[in-house]
Amino acid sequence: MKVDVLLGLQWGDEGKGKIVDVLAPRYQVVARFQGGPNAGHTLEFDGIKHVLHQIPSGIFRSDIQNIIGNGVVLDPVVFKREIEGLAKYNLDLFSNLFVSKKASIIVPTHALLDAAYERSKGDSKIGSTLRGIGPAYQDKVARLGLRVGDVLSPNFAAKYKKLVDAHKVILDFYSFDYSETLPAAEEKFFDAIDFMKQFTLVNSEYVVNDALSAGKTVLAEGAQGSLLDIDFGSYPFVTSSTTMTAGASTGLGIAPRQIGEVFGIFKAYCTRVGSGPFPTELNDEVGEEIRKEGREFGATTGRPRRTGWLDLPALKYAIMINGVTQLIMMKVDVLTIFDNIRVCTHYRLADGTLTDQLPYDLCDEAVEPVYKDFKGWQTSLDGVRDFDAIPAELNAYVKFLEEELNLPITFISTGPDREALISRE
Ligand code: 2SA
Ligand code: MG
Repeated sequence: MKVDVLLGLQWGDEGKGKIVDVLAPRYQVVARFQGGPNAGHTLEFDGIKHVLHQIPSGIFRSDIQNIIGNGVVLDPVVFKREIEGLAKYNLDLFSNLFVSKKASIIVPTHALLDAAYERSKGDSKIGSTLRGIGPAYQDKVARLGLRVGDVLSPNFAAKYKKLVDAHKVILDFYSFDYSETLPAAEEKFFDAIDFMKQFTLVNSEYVVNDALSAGKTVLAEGAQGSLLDIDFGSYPFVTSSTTMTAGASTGLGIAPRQIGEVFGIFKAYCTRVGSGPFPTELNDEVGEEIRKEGREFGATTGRPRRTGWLDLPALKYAIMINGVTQLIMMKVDVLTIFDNIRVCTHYRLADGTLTDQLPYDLCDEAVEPVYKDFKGWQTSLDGVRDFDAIPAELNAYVKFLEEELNLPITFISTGPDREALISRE
């Protein structure tokens, strides 16, 4: 069997949570391979909205094994809170949630370091969610970090202290005061560590590979988006993990040749939360309308998201680096309000040349988006489930994108609910 990968092709918040939930009945295992509590994956069904941060989006289906893989940075306090929040749904989390012993642990000082680094950057701050993601990955790469498996060691408290003592030196260097907040945060942390010990902590690379050998179907759930990838995103305005398909391989311990379908999720427009280049950004009324209609606010921090038109050079780039095999277009209903819908097909560079490739550094290179206009459909898509029943204008828009991107768009989402979906499979 192969591992299918589902990931975001833009700057995150494409609607990955909803699609994992929709596709989940086809899978026996759903695994997160990177990121941590910076993610906010939203699922909506039976009139209830759920936001997951670290727990895989297959959790609401009782017959699915959910795995938090080794590539994840896990905050035990957020983990405990998420689990407690799920208590009312009677899910058997002790038997269908597995945590990799090789996942990295976020300690309270990681969030403080995040804040100290951001403060020191002033105007060029990343716009981090301040959940300690970057500092936790930094410690992993520096070979200093704590891993989930360490919580089972009698030396855990000593290892923790050694790490945090080093963090305090850095925080002192940045004149960042931790004396007031840290003691209470540490108490919560150790309480959460004890809580986490009740769960099944595993060598998840064996769990995933054994599942494949046994003929089980596995879905790898990406977090954030391809344009936030540490290598290929708009560096330095990126997150600290490998958000692309290759990250599923290192973040779960599966061989690249075991990757099967790659579902690329994108919104029919663009959003970005945090700083960094955004060529098609709309700092006007139209942008505001998209934000309002699409309820574009951070699912983790509540921050308003920046909005703009669909960007094909960026999308083509994401498709290329991920080896996408199927596209899934989200939030098409949001565009219903517009009589004119724009799509950026090329960038005009400073010297006047047109390109559909991303320049080395979008921050330095002033690119001007070149748009193609489409007539809006302005007809409600509520209850539309059949592609043949969609308005002609939307049909033309979809066909244009498929041609440009050279891939089929197999699902079109028309609302937040699980049911609001047009399938073209
Ligand atoms: P970090 O927290 O240090 O990894 O942030 C680095 C950059 O990555 C962006 N980032 C995100 N972008 C979109 N969605 C994310 N998740 C939340 C959501 C965000 C929220 O689902 O809405 O609630 O604000 C996410 N996580 C990280 C971040 O904005 C920085 O640009
Ligand atoms: Mg999100």
